[in-house]
Amino acid sequence: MSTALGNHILVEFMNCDPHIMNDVAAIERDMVDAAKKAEATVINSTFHHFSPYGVSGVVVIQESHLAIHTWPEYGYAAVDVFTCGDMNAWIAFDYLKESFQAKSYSAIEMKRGSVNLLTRNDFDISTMRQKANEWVNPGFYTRNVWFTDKDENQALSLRFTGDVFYDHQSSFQRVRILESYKYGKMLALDDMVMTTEKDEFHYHEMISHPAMFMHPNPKNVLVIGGGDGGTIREVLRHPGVEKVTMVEIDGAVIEACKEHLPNIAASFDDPKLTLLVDDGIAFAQNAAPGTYDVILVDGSDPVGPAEGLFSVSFYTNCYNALKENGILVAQGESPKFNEKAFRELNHTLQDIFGADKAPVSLFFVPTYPTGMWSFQYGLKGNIEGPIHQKEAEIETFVSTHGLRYYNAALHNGSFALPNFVKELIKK
Ligand code: SPD
Repeated sequence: MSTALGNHILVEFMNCDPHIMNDVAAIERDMVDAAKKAEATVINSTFHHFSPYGVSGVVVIQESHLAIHTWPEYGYAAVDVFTCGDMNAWIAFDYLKESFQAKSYSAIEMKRGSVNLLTRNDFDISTMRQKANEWVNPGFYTRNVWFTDKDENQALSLRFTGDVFYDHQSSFQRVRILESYKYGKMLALDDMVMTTEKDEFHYHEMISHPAMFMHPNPKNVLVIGGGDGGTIREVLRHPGVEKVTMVEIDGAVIEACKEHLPNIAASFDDPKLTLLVDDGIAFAQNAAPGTYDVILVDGSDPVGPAEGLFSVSFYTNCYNALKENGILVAQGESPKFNEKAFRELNHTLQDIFGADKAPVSLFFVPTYPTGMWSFQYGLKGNIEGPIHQKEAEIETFVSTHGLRYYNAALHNGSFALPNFVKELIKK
């Protein structure tokens, strides 16, 4: 006969994978699975992701509990496994050690509720149950899971349902489709929000239509990146377009979006599209000079596979690949979140296209950090700046296609810059 009511192990998992330590959905799954492996009966679990990072959670089991607090910045998890009966807490320990990829660990084991120190009460169990029935659960959230897109000083967090529709580590990045409460399903690359069902139109209409209307007759368009398909969907609305070539480096992004974001990935079957799963940087390097009317660079942020999309050589190659009169538009980062990348990109474009040929348009994306985002232009040859004479044409196009962001006033207005932004890009 056991001399204690329970067994409690207090565990230090150290040098764990920091990404796992910040992944609330994975931690919840692993903790629940650890309980099940140890043959516990799981009653409930509640997990919370802290902003900008860290996870806490508890799995309540019929045999007591498993609890965790993580510090991703130290690759550290403090875990405790409290069991009673025949449950073996060390099975859960072994499972979590593997799941968290802990390179070092320690544990202490304590017997809880030594029967030699306790006196058993006799009580009227029916009275206890009546009291319990008087208490009503106020409906606390048991799942409070947040996705955070951040740098070391700022973040944008979206609460998501915890459901993960797609999660794949490709050769380039971690590709995920998650579901947020406010913005619907979203594509995340590594830990950055790329697009969401409810605000994708802000970005995709604004990367495409100003340039397509600024150019007198855009027929041949190149899209670099843009694997979710939103940019080609917008470009292909223009009836004069004869050919669109899209070069996306990561086939997993296309696959994930076709399956889970079909309204964004809506135009992959268009006969005018040539889709290449290839390196856009190498493609631009090898492109025949004077080929494209419009080049749209729908890349990710300047980390990982998209880093080269912010280089002088890449934009020089794009300049050469444009026809004599052509327009380049690049995802330009945020003047409030990535000031350095924003400024450097503009200076690169000014150097290549000319100081008065590198306008910037600003627009709002609520799901990107700070919400304030930009597209940066390079105007080659005799392409005029943003001011247009096409108000009626644009408004007809807007209503024909039910556009929800772009319109004739914004076509000009988005190029009006606040003074601090003008200052930021002044050379
Ligand atoms: N921080 C987000 C930058 C987004 C870049 N691309 C978004 C892809 C949408 N097609």
